[in-house]
Amino acid sequence: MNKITNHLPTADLQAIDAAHHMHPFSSGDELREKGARVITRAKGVFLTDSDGNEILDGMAGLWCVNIGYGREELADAAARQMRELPYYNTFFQTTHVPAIALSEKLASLAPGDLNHVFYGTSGSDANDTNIRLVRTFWAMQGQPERTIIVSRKNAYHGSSVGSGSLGGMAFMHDVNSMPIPDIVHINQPNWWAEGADTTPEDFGLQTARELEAVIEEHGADKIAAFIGEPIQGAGGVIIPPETYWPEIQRICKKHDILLIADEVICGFGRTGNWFGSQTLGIEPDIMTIAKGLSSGYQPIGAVIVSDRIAAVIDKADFPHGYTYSGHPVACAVALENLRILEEENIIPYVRDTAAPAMAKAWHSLADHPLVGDTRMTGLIGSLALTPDKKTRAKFRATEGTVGLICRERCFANNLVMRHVGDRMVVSPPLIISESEIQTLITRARKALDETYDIITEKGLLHPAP
Ligand code: PXG
Repeated sequence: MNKITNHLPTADLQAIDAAHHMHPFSSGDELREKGARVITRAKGVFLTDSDGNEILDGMAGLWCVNIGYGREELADAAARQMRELPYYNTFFQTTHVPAIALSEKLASLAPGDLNHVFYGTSGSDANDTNIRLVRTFWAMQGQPERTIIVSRKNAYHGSSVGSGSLGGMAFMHDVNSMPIPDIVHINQPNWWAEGADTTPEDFGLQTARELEAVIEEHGADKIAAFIGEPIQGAGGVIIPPETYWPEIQRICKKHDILLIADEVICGFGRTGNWFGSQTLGIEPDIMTIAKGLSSGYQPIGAVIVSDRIAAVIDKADFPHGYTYSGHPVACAVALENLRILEEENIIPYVRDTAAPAMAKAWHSLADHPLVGDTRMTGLIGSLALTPDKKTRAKFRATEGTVGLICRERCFANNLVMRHVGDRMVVSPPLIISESEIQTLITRARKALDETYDIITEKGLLHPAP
């Protein structure tokens, strides 16, 4: 048997990794110099690395391990399914029980008339599906010109050419072919960084109404859809002002523009409801799902569409799909994950217990001299670091310098907390206990204290001019 385990000293593993493994969003040279952290095991909310450190995973992997690590039931579901039917496809008029059962379950969980599921293996390919799906939807109704999809700057919708084009991260567009045609990005509702002297409420309306400006410029008959994460995750956990989504919803309804809620991070309990759309008051026509759908135990993603959209798409062959669309093992594992989320009342636990405890503890960090803003909805939150809380100033250093120092201090204190620029973000497994929340906060505060000392010493604790 090919037993892949912690069979070599850490330094050797790191050297082989750096020699042969190309990592996403990482510099190979830096990995060669510093070595990657080798994670060997995990249980609950804790990771173990190859040196035996126990690290509290404040990011649930990459915002996905919602039920926590080490659930035997999911391993059993995968093994059972592999023995019975490890693979069959869902092309050419075939199907199988795991895809049937998961589709029925998702239709029952999804809000409104979102009753039809198209599978892939990730959030990226699901959003690629969305691009073709909404354009096909309009073309099949005699409106082939209706192709533009409106998104937001600093949105994250994936890393493929299509989904990366939907995303609004400029550094991901640094090749000539991206964004692909007919994607328009409007400003994000990031009041803290971009709201200047407006109130959050006014800023929410102002940024939402940029959608109306795009409609005026191009004509509603050219606009296929609007896509947004209920709460932007990878962009820094930007929780929009309360005025934002109702206004987007109103504009989409008025002009019959399809609304796609990208629930890849917000779905499956993260915000204290099954979907972020329910927490933020959005009624989408399409939802993108992935990550928490299987708690990351298997790669699976999907889009769930309304009766209206399915009725149109169903009229012809939709020329789209992946070998692993509706993979039986991934579907079986996702079903078991949903059973655990439901039967163990994990979402009510988030809403009634973990989220209030986390919010209280998180907001207690507001007294730290570096922390200018504390945000938490459900179990997804962020801290904005600043040298001047009153003016919400940036540091006199390249954006992200202080955030990176803070992330490294978190690591050094056995806490995984990500940085996005100079915002720190958290999104722990939903099963985190109240005492583990206290551990997370204690480690975060220590990391902030150490960051403060380091940047003071380096002369970075000054507002940018
Ligand atoms: N939509 C959203 C909202 C996401 O957050 C994707 C789509 C793409 O999913 P896949 O499964 O193709 O990765 C994502 C993924 C980060 C980070 O560093 C965030 C994601 C992925 C990797 C890193 O915050 N989000």
